[in-house]
Amino acid sequence: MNVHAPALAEAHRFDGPISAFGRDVIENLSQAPKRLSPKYFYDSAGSELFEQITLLPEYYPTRTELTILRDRGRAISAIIPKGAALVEFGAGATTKVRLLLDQCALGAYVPVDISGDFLQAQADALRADYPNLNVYPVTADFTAPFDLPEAVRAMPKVGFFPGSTLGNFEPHEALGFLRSARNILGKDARMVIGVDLEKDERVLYDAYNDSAGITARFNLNVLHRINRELGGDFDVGAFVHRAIYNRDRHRIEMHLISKKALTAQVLGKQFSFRPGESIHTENSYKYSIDRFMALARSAGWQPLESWTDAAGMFSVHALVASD
Ligand code: AVJ
Repeated sequence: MNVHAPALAEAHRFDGPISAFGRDVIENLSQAPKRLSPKYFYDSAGSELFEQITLLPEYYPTRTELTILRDRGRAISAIIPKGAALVEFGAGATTKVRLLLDQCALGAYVPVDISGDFLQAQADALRADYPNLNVYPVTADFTAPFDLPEAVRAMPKVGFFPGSTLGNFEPHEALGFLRSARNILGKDARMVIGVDLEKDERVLYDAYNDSAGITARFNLNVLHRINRELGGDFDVGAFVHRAIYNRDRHRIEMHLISKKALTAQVLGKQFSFRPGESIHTENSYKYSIDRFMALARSAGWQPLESWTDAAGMFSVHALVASD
């Protein structure tokens, strides 16, 4: 029990507007079943844990996508017009974009991410390594409309959305995101997007239940973040990580399960948990090539080309905005 909670909650209750994070947490934990948005995993501790996940033997998506971007880099770069502005949605570490930067004559790179500090640090590192590249970082929630920097308005636009982050969206949200990206990028825009594919459930299960327990720490970190930033008093040790594959919905589901009956307060609001009760923290949808292409078409994009690794674990698609 966090002895300071009452004072913190009291202190927090009225000192100005509650953050979007605070509002969303209160709203989502007030729902049945309880849930939290996966976008709140990515404070600096969470972004670091995710970087560790990408290096895990069980977590195949990142290295498989990197293999495709390396092996098919020339073909992928060929769809990117000379002097284009590459707009990366949810730009975490810049490992992947560097593979394109080495093969394209870009006019500018526009990384967009919610964790401003991490973004700025990555942008500075890029400027150091690519002195002729114009880098315009945009701190924004890419799931909502945002403005592109004035400097790139006249350039051809290419969206870049790697890592299968699309998988976090519910099907209707994925459609909404692809439509919104089409509007932000404009007419004749192109998009390069990474999409994780359906596969053997054991492989999927292991990728989200790694033996080192990093994914568990990544999942639990959102409760630590609530305690850190919202004066919460979650007994984090009383929760366990669970990731399962929901075959009917084609998705990995991540949950935090309370081991016992307990209460937790956030910004002065009390939440009670039954033994075994879940907080649903993430969905990671897995697609077939056909199902993804159908989604892209219904969002106003025309599939140009798609590439997979030899084992068909992951896919990268090139799309063009249909008139
Ligand atoms: C960044 C959303 C693509 O769903 O695979 C990794 C996040 N969650 N391990 C994914 C994640 C658990 C990842 N995405």
